[in-house]
Amino acid sequence: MTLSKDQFIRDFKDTLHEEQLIKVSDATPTELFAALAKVIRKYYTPLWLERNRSLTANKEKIAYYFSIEFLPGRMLETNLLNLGILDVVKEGFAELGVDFENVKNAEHDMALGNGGLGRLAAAFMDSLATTGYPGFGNGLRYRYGLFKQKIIDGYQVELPDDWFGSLGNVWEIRKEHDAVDVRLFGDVYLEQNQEGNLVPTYQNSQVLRAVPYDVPQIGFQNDTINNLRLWDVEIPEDQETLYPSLESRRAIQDITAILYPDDSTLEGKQLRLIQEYFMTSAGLQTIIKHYLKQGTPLEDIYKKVSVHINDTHPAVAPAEFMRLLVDDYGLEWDAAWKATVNTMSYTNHTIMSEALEKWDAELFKKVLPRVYQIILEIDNRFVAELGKAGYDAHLVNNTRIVKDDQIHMANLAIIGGHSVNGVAKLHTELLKEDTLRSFYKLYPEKFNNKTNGIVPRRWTQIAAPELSSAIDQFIGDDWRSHIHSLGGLETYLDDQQALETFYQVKKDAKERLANYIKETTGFQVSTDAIFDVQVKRLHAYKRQLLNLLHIIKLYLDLKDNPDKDMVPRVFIFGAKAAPGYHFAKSVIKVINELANLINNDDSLQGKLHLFFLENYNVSLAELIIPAADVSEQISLASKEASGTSNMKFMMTGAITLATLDGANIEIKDEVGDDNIVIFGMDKDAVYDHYRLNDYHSRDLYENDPIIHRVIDSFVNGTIPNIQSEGMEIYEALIQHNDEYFLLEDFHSYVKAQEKIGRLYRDKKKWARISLTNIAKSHKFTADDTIEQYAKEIWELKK
Ligand code: 26Q
Repeated sequence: MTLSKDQFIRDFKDTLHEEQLIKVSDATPTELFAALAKVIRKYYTPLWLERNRSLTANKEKIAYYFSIEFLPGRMLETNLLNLGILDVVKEGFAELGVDFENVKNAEHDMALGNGGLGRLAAAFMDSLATTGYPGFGNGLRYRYGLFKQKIIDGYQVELPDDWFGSLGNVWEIRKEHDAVDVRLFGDVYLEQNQEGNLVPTYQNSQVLRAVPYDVPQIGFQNDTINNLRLWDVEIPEDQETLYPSLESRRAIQDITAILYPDDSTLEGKQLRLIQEYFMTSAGLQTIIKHYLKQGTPLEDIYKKVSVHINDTHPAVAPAEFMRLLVDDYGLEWDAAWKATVNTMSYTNHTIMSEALEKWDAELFKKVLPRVYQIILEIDNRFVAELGKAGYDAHLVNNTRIVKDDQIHMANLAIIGGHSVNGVAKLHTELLKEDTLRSFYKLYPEKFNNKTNGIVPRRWTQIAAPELSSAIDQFIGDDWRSHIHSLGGLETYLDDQQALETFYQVKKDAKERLANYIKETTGFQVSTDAIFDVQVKRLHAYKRQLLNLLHIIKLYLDLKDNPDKDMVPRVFIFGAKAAPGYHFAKSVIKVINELANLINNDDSLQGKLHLFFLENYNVSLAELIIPAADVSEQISLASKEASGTSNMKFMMTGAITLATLDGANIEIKDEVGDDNIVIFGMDKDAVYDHYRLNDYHSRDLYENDPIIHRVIDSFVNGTIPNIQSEGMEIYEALIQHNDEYFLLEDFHSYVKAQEKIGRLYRDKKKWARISLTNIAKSHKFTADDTIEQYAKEIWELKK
């Protein structure tokens, strides 16, 4: 859209004066933010209305992305950038004497996600709007987002994330008229109706109202706005008397109260099942209603609708869709099944089979009695069909949905859909040959890869403004709207001036982070040091502990030899641990205690610093990632499905220190061996160990003095205040045979780190590698990933 600075200033002042009765000079950042958001809403509302009108009028096919998590972070700056008015607003604010940064920081992160999976869903929303495809999100409107992390005495403490604050969500619109009912619990009987069909009758069930709130997803400077629809729960008016006490009402509100902060272990909780069903049923009901307005037959719905199942959390979708089509709309089973399979598609985000969701059949039957019957029917027909086709019992048992009194949600998603994809090449290969091998035999045509991507605009133009200006200076600003133009930077790989400019840009970002570290921890660090960063959820397979083993080694080396010649290093961690994940929390404690020890030891002469920055979230990522020299992507090969921060680091010029895992492999393929530092076992070596059962961490510990010394420091008092945590780690590594092969990869990691040190000393070389990474990073734009989903899975038109 076009907007002049003067017009903006008038609109902004009017809103602030007339609607909020405040003068600019008196307003707090929160009040300024509220006024700005109102102004922006007025600007985009006509576009949003027009988009909804034209999609309906043209009867276009729409993809619905069902996800229990969406993690957009802050929306203000993206919305302004995408509307094309960011600069005008900044100039207007400058004239009004308002600090844009302060206003921006007044917005709470929208953190309705745990990590990679939720952030990917948010990225896809942005890219769907940006590429112009009709793609809508469907999720839950949690009252509290992912917990806020405080570090107290080195321990993680979780506080509620009250993201509504005093303003609520300024971007959402309540759509009362689209509310639907969702039924839970009770008994169900099948009775014949007049036409002789069996229809269910319900007794004693609970009926809840699902009310949608739509959040606009604004495309990048293309006047396209899609919806992210988030459902909230309410008590239907005619049922109010059933909930006389505050307590009984609160029990209902609990359904959308919190996002489960658990990406490690399966929470076998009824509430989680209700959450999953609630958003899935509500979403599917409105989709069918909307479709029927077109006046085309329901059995053809798949021609106008795609439903994407993001991980197994909404995987009840095929069964619920069948229930709606057959019970509520009277379709024949076979026609309904064809429509269902053609509508549904599923993405898997983890190869660890223990992480695939399973529900206790008893619980499922209690909460969703009719859906349970339908699942049994789907399962029976599936088993019968395989039997008829002559498949062996082993394969049937590996793929059926209901077995051992458990409902296997991934199996339902695969059988009930036409597409299964992994999120990076290696991950998809492993799904085919390992985790989902039996399904691959059965349905090879359903399997495909879609390597993850990131929103380039957020990680450059928003998070790295200095970098963005520097890019403009050399290749012009076309890359801002056509990210593949970034490849033009390759022309400058041997241009001394360009290398120096980009080196300086990185230093400026490091300076900003150094200031933040100073403010939050009190320690001053030098921007001449290597900023070595590992930020991601805390999980054993991601091996933050391997990083720590190396830091301990450096510390011990420096204590032995304080004059050791080394490039100063600043190690930075950011990570939330699932509240119930004891081991992960112990690692956080140890990092913090080691940080205390190291940062306060003057004998280290400033050569080593270590920080754990609390409450890692999208906004903190925007500060940290552009300031990184080294991107730590050190998961045990085969375990990290893709990773996406690896792509963000690359795009802002960090050098990747990585195992051959997930998308790291594809990053290596882009930049070449000389522009990435790879170490450790590859997935074949890891699988060999599994097959031969020949790994013995204790042997390494006992025969390798360096490893021995590093490990002992967890239990011999070297690091203070970690008695139980140190012992826990020691036991995991030695008694329990080091599940993630840290000790096996240790020396290779240390060598890789030494290589990083050598490279960094050669400033020119480092700058060249860094620029190569930036230049090649456009490969990982989520816009292209979405193009592939849209063409190959959803069959959408623009
Ligand atoms: C399950 C049951 C109960 C409660 C919570 C959960 C739960 C919550 C979150 C299970 C899994 C998750 C999140 C998984 C996740 O973030 N996976 C990551 O997905 C990214 C996007 O594809 C990949 O890049 C990462 O490699 C993968 O780890």
